[in-house]
Amino acid sequence: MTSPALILMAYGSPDRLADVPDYYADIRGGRPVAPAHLDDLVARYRALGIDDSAAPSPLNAITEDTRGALERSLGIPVLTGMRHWDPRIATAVEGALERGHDTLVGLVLAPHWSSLSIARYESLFDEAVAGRAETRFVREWSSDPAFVDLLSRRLRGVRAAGLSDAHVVFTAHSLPARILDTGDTYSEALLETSRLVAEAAGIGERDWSFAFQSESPTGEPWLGPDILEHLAALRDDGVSAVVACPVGFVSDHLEIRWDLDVEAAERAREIGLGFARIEMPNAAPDMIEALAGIVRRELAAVAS
Ligand code: FEC
Repeated sequence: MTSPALILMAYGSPDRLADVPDYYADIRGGRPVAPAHLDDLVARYRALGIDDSAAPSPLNAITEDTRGALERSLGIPVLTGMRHWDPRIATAVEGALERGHDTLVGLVLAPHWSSLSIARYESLFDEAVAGRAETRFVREWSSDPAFVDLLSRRLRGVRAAGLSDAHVVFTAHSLPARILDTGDTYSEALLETSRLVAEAAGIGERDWSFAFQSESPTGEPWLGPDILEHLAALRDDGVSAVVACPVGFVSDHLEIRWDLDVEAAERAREIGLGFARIEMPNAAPDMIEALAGIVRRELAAVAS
């Protein structure tokens, strides 16, 4: 008889504005942080409009809501492990093992596999378990029908609210372009999710496109086009309004609240383009059911 637990993994976010330097250092993984880049990051978190003692991003709270809702839906313990903040993935795994769970399912709150993204979570998960339990790690859930369905519903909702002719731009976090040299499937999977969501929402091939967002200043080429340049190109092609549909993120956080809601929205305004975005799935009931469905399939595979 197995005793399963779910390790729910997320990017993680600083708890306080004062945590931002340590958080950024963690993301850089020992590589130096340019003081100007740190100042810029602190300014972006501050601009989200939160005072110094509160969490600068809603991400950790949304992750906790998701954890609690999944635990109720699945009826098994769900422990959160973060890639760049506390509680760490190793802490969550240790907690599950201490409670005697012998089967650990690993699920990341990001749908698309990449060697620089999900693969890193998987290594942290595997290193932490170190063979002490049976594991099932969900590598990718980017084409999950329930996920596609919930995004298409949100997209139809925004377009029905007065933006029926808007061009849809699907987005995801950019990554260094060097991933293409190793046959990484990130870009293809993102395009496939976009195609499936567009099809489910009844959006014609000419009425949608894809752009990356949130490139970091690391001094190397990143995957493009970047959404800010893409908006200008769309305007030059005669598009008058855009709905952004992030498919590579599932929660409200800095990359949504700043990069899209402030930066991209401002750029659109400057060039005379209408701009809106879908509501993020966060811990909404349809998102919880989609995630629970993915985990239930893993649990069924363990039991069979
Ligand atoms: O709201 C918050 O507090 C946290 C928002 C946040 C999420 C997120 C998701 C992803 N990232 C991915 C890749 C990279 C790569 C680098 C990188 C850098 C940053 C920085 C911040 C940051 N990321 Fe992030 N990411 C979030 C936040 N990310 C802050 C550092 C400053 C900046 O660039 O703004 C570059 C690292 C380096 O310097 O070498 C690469 C990917 C995702 C989506 C998948 C996932 O959630 O794991 C991919 C949320």
